[in-house]
Amino acid sequence: MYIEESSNKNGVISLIFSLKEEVGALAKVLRTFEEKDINLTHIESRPSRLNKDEYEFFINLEGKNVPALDKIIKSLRNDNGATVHELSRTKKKDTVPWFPRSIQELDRFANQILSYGAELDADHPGFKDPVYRARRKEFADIAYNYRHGQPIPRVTYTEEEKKTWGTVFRELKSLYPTHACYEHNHVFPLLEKYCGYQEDNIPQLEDVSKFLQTCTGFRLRPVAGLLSSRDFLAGLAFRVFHSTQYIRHASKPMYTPEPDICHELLGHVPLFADPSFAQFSQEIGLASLGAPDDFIEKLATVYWFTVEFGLCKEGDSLKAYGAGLLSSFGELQYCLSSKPEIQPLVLEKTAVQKYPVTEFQPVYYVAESFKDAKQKLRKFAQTIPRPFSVRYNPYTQRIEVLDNV
Ligand code: HBI
Ligand code: NLE
Ligand code: FE
Repeated sequence: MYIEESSNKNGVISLIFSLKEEVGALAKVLRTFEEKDINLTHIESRPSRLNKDEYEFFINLEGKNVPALDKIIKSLRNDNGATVHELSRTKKKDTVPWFPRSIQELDRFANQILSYGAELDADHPGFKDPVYRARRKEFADIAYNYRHGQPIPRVTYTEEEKKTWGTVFRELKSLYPTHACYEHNHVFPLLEKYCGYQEDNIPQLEDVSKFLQTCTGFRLRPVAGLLSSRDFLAGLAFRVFHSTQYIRHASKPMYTPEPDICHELLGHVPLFADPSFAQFSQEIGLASLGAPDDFIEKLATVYWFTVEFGLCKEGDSLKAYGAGLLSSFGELQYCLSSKPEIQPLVLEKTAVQKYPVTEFQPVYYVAESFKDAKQKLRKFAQTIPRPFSVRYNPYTQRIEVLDNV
């Protein structure tokens, strides 16, 4: 059983707890609230995603009798003999969210994957394909077991997987000279020469990670699926990029909403080899460490409209540098057509722009240059309310925290 709780300003306390599915389990718990005279104002249930034989209950209650509530939570824990996580209610308002201080601590993110991870969502093209699902689990296991410092396990890709890669690689390669930014086109031949970027070969993360380390100190670590924005951005502070290793479903090569090896290798990797872009990416990561939730959301949005879907100026023309564009031969053509709306990068505006995650973007933001984007980001980061500043020490691979008091 686990319990999650939070309270809002009106003194309403919310709890989530899970119970084994058995007759009367919920009634028993509800009785304890009644006994302590605690008024429940809302209740919802759902099957647990973590434990198939459990149900989760979400309840709101009036937070007038806090000591009695503490007793109930205690007895729920003890009577069920299980670990219970208590979250926001007991947190002080201005505590700083936890963040990793050393590169090894990134190991803690390994099993904190959001929806698309080991379990595919129902509308995913791979959902009904048992072979694809089993394959995804193999990749998830590599990532779960990975620890910082180990070489990234090599994968033998199947013929079908190589065919998907081949299609994506060939189509994109024909678009890059006209659609991709200078930096991407500059690095791409090096990846062909040193990392096995070829139509008939899916490069290995380990080889690519080594290459990036020689360029900018960026490294890859395998990840099973989507991390929370907070965790994902924290990796960038250490110049660590969490990379998926599986490939998109063969039925939809030209666009997928979730990251896959094509997206990481063709979209992200070439730019992480560029010093100025690498620094920009790291600074988003540094700005995120210990930031409040609403700023994490803003930084994630800035990341989205720059690193993922950014356009930049090159002389009189526009080029793509965002990885989500450089890995989708559907969207790469669309983004430079006359269909989408184009806006200059203004972080106060960009950071609050709403965006869809499963279709082409309706709006793109244009950066003058990576240097300019970095300066804007620095200014924006100064508006983050944080009682300390951080800097990365590359010799120790640790974050140094400097108190601002
Ligand atoms: N997790 N593994 C992974 N890969 C991403 O590209 C990624 C993520 N989590 C969040 C995220 N991207 C972005 O949407 C931003 O929120 C940072
Ligand atoms: N839409 C991109 C692609 O098809 O490669 C992936 C985007 C991941 C955020
Ligand atoms: Fe990405």
